[in-house]
Parts: sequence; C-alpha cells; structure tokens
Amino acid sequence: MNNSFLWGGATASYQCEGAWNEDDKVDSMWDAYLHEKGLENGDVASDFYHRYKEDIRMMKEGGQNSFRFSLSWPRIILDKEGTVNPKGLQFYHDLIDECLRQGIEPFVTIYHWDLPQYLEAEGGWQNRATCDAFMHYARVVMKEFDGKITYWTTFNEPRWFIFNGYFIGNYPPECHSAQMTVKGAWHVLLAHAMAVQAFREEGIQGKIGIVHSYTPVDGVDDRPETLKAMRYADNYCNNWVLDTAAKGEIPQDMLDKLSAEGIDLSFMNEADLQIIRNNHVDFLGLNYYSRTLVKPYTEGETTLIVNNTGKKGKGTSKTIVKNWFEQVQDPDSEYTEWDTEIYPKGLYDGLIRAWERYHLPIFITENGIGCYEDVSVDCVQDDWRISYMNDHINAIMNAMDDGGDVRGYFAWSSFDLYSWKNGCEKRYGLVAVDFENGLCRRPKKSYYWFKDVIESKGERVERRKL
Ligand code: BGP
Repeated sequence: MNNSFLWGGATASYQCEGAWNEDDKVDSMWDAYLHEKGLENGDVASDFYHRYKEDIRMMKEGGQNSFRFSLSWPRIILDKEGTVNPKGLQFYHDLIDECLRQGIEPFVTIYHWDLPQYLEAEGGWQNRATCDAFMHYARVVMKEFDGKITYWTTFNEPRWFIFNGYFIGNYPPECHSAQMTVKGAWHVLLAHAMAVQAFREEGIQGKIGIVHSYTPVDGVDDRPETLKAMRYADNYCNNWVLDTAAKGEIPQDMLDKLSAEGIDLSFMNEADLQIIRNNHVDFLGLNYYSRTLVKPYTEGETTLIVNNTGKKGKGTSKTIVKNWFEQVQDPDSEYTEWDTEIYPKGLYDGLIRAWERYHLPIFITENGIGCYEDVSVDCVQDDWRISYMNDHINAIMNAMDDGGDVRGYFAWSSFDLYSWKNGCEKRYGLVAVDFENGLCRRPKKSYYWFKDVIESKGERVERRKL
C-alpha cells in the first residue's frame, strides 16, 4: 500500500454524536420515530459531540490517517425555509479543524439517514421538494467547508435506507409499498445528482462520490434462468445506485420490468433525467458486509426481512422478490448472530467487477463485524474482528494486485456506537465504549492490530489467495 492510501474508521452523526437537542439542533426523522415508539435511541449514543477530541486523538494514536463521518442535516438547516444554524456549522468546523491538526483526512458524508423531521412531515423522500432542500443543504456545507475537505460523498447507502424505510418497514417511516420504494429511490438518485451539479457549479475543491451498500451477486449455478435471476438481483442490489451515479444510466431492463409489474414511473420527468445523466461521481465508496447468493424465483409474494433480533436464524432474514429472484444461504458459510454471511471472497469479486464496470477509484467506506462483547474488561480480546478484518483487507490487496484501483479502507466503526434498530449492544468499534459506565473509551485488541497493519503498510496482513 502506498503512503496516500487512506486508513481509518467510519461513523455516522446520529449513531455517535448524541446531543440530540443541543445548540439549536432540530429533530431528525430518527429522533421523532424512536421517541414516539419509546425505543432505544441515539439521544446520547457515544457522546461524540462532546468527546470528539478524545476520539480523534485515539485515531491518531492508532496510526490512522483518515476518518469518515457524516454531517447532521438537522443540526445545520433548521427549517423548510433553509435557515442555517451557525452553531451547527461551528461544531463541524471544530471537528474538521481537529482532524486536520492531528493529520487525519476528513472523509465527509453529507447524508447518513438523519432527515430533518420537518421534511419528513411533508412527505420526506416521497416529495420532490426534499431534493431541492437537499441541494440547498449540500451547497451550504460544501461552500462552508470548501478547501478543508478533499473527499465528499453525497449519500450513505441509498438502497439500505430506502428499502428499509419504504418496503421492509423496520426503519422510519415504516412503509410497506413497492411504489413508494421506487419513488423514494428516484428522489434520492435525483437529489444526489443535484448535489453533484452544485459541487461542479460552485467549483468546490476536491472530489465527490457516493457510498453504496455493495452486495456483489453470485448464483447457485450457471443455468440460464439463474443468470437471469442474477441480473435482476444485481439491478435490485447494486446497479440502480452504481450505474446511475457512475454513468448516469438507470438500468433500462429494470425500469421495463418495474413498469410491466404495474409500478407507475410517470414521476421520472425528462428535465430531472437530464440532471441524472449529466452529473457523475469522481469515485465510488463501497460498504461491504456480505454478498447476495441467488437462485431463480420459485413462488410466494415479495418478502424482505432483516434480522434485527441478534439471534442467529431467529430473525429468519429473507429476500424474495416476486418474479425476480430469491436469496439463499450458503450452508458452508459462517454467519454472524444477525445472519450476515462472512464471505471475504465476495469483496475480492465485487472489487474486480466494480473496477471493470466503472473504472473509477474505489474506497472501501465501511467493513466490519457486529458482535456482542463484554466491555467491562481492560482490553476486549476481539480476535474475531482481527480475523474478519485481516481476511477482508487481504481480499482488497488481492484485488489491487489484480488491477483494482482501491484508495482506502475504513473500518466500521471507529468506536462502538448505536446500531440503529439493533441498539448499542451490537458492537463494531475498534475502541470499546462502555455505555453503562460513563461512556469511557478503551481500545480493543483489534485497534492495536489495525495500527500494526497501517504502520506496516499492509505487510502485517496474513495473505492468502481467495
Ligand atoms: C451500514 C450503515 C451503518 C451501520 C452499518 C452496520 O449499513 O451505513 O450506518 O450501521 O451498516 O449495520 P447495523 O448497524 O445495522 O448492523
């Protein structure tokens, strides 16, 4: 790995900042939703808002040279009229300046799911006006922090928050509608392209990309019907985000299939399509947790279930998309307690495919394993995380050896934080946060292992051909 390779951890505003109502911040859709339901929430989370200096110091001491975090829209823009909150901007100036002082490259996500509730109340991502509001917000932050940031990304994981919010219903606004899913997806793609347009118009320094929840698709065999199911699955999982952001092309066979199944696409007007066609990203951010293994569709209604129970097999996570494909589990693979397949080879395969298809620089913007861990000890001996990270960094190095242009790796997450519907007990951090005892921070064994890997420029990784 050369010296410019970015090594760091990633976080998201709602998952770590806490301070949910401080310094004039207004509610996000997650604040409103979790408060109303009385569920575990991010009111305090890791209290990063007050402890960012300590956290950044630990990143520096851990040898890291970059940090991926998101800006909180409801901290920065206070109302539908677009009023800017100077205290919100100041917090991010302080955070970014601290990163720069410590030699940590800030890698910024503009939107990581915390939509202001005042926009959700007007229809959220169902409403075209949210795209204009996003463009305004993106323009404000890009101009404000211009010159301090080299790597901007518009959205974190459009697929994940749109499918979960509008189809699966485990995220706000808890809908179950294919029509709303497609319309929400369209508005996010459009808002993304509008922000890229604003970036170019304003002549902002640096590069702009998007972050995708990348799940490379494999088939159970190579029969023609399986290959067809794989193409449907790839459109569903990846292409609608990546083809659109990288090439300005929404997959036509996907649109045809959606129309044939009765989805009304009349909201896709020509003027907006032009914005999408003309505004491409400079790089791709790929979050990799696992692949999608598929077989041809056999029977049943569309069923999407995500395991938020933390009991292996009990959440019966399932993906059947009627007339498209069915996802299956590989009996030979290992799975986490949340039914996520551990499959480093998928990262190698996915990197090669993404590189061949888009020829854009790639950052692995998230990769990590969620576990139950006892953090009352001095140093969590998380050998499972070390082995997981080793095998995935090895996959990246193999892909680079075979021509892939990978420029950075961000572990999810820099420190323990709130894992959406899984609460704080699903831990991903390199640093333990003791949520029960004053939120004190203690590096885990993986933090020191990662430091060695970074200092050795990857030499410390145990290599193996996949
Ligand atoms: C990604 C998100 C993150 C993070 C991570 C782990 O989809 O970008 O915000 O949460 O996945 O997922 P989870 O917390 O659901 O286990």
